[in-house]
Amino acid sequence: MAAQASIAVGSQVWVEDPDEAWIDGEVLKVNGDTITVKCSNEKTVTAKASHVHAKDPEESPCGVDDMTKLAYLHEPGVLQNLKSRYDMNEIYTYTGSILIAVNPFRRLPHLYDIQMMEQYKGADFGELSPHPFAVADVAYRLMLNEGISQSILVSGESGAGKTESTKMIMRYLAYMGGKAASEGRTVEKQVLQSNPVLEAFGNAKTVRNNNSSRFGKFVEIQFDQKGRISGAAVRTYLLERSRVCQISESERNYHCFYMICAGSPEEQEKYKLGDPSTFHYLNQSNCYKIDGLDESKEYLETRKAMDIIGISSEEQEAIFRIVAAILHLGNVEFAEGDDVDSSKPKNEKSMFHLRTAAELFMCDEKALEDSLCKRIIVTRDENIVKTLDAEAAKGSRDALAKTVYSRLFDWLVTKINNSIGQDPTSKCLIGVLDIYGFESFKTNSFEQFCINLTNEKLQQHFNQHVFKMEQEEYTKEEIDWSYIEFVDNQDILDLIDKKPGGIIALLDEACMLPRSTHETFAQKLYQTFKNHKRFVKPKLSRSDFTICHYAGDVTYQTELFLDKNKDYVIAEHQALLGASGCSFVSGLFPLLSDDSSKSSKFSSIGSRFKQQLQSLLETLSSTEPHYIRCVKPNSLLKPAIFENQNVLQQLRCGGLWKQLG
Ligand code: AD9
Ligand code: MG
Repeated sequence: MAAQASIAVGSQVWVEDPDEAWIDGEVLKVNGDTITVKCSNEKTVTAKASHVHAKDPEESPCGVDDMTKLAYLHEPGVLQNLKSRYDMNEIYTYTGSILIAVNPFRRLPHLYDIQMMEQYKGADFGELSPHPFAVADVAYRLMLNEGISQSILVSGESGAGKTESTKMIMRYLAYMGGKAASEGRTVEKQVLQSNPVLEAFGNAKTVRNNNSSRFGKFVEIQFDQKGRISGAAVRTYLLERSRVCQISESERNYHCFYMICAGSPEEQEKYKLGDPSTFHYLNQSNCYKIDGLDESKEYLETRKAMDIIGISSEEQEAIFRIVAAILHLGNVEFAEGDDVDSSKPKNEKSMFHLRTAAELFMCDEKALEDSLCKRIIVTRDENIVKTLDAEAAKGSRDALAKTVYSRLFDWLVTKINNSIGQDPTSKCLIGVLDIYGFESFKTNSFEQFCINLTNEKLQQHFNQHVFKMEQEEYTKEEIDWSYIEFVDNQDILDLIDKKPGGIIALLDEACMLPRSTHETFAQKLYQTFKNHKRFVKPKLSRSDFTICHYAGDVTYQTELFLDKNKDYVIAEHQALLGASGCSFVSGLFPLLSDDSSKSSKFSSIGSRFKQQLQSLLETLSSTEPHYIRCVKPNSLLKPAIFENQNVLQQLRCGGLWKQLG
């Protein structure tokens, strides 16, 4: 049982250590509330009794496959267990029914092959070593036997292994629900091939992960009565648009840009491409290659996956033509024009890229130039042409690139869904959620704000579920789960998304008022949440704000909040590409009928995201959830390194463990 054992002279204990987080040792002296410990690193320390934890006397060097088998369920015990298992390449460990997965950062192919899937098929949960297949198998059988929809929620920080785990789950479900040995384009093959396509367009190298998903994803796999996959739907969330135009040191743009630069010589010539380093959208960072990644091979695989999904070769041609056009667009630079506050392409080179971009978008070159350098202001009496200065034209160029790219990404998602098809008769589904974990960086903007809102919502969902489980199951088995901290985070959720009056509502309001700036928005927040205990105005700041999230405090910089929240396409861009000679391109920019454009009110990314989350949580609530918590053992992305402090921080952010004492 997880009771706190009495600590006496001579007993083996854990004490806090500045480097290792926790270190073991032997008690030398007990003096009331103060305990002196001789640590295994030969240091002698004194600590308060509440900060000293008994060490498992029968601790096995191999650890236990379920944390609930530990004699003491405390932080050092849990950490030690994960570490000793990781050292032996046992990367999976249960905590009851929750699977903890520690990223091995090395290929372990035998762990995921068909023989392995066969073994897990129908095996009792807990009978075999912890594994994502076991989680998928439980979900599959519950769905089949009880007729209840299931969901598998994969969480963890960037690079922890969420996407890899998600793919394994999908492979297992495809294996179980597939038509054995059938040929051709089966639903399950299409479902699996949606991954490489989405990754080509939605993943990029970041400092945290060489293959970082820059969008959230919920894959809903539908099954028929017999447990065969009969349809699927992919929902994606908040693709990071800014990356198309702006990348930081050591990072890259979306993979597809490098793929097209590694296409066949004919394609290179057709699209007038060359080395990635010749394109502004790619050469802002000095990073072009990823270790172990062959771009031309990836490109062919992406095309193959597109074939299987049912994206026609004409469509594929248009897709990569657009990708190339965006690269050329990025190379158009502007200089001061002939009039005051006007602009024009800087030189012959810029003219060349402008012409090429227009050719590839199949639109008029002059119209493209005008849409970048001019705005038409519609007044009651007439249309006035306003010229943009070089800086504004550059902004217009980047806005166009981002709009086209995000429309392209949305098209791919819609296409995947249409091709795979939905099964309206399906009563049962298994949803797999692969979504960004809690983020707290040096500067945090609107994206982090949305991501952390997601995590608050999922945490609440998790709390409610585990709370229910605790009552039902764990009380029965007399397992002490008191070490789990139930942070009720409803107050944080209210702060962010209450309507009216929450931060998102105030942001929308600010976006609609013509005179607001990020500073007036921040002032409004300071006023409104003066006494909110989850909201802090940082000293010495006039526009930042801090939210005390369940996983820690995060300070947000409001500078770009208003801009990033506004969801609109510049009318000139819409008109330009809507008139493209390529039906694929014009199809990305359908004309909205007058009615709908009038009735459509201001549309905000924040509010739409909030609604998407709402609907996701409704779906999740109608399912029985299973959890996989991914852990990144080190920040070097290297095998065999287990950084205690780093791992602890993640376990705490997961909201699963609290620091004892
Ligand atoms: V992000 O939030 O999308 O940036 P993820 O999705 O959590 O992140 P991902 O699944 O992409 O991380 O894993 C990162 C890398 O770790 C992978 O590219 C693999 O190289 C490595 N990895 C993760 N899980 C495994 C595994 N089970 N076996 C081998 C793994 N390698
Ligand atoms: Mg990912």
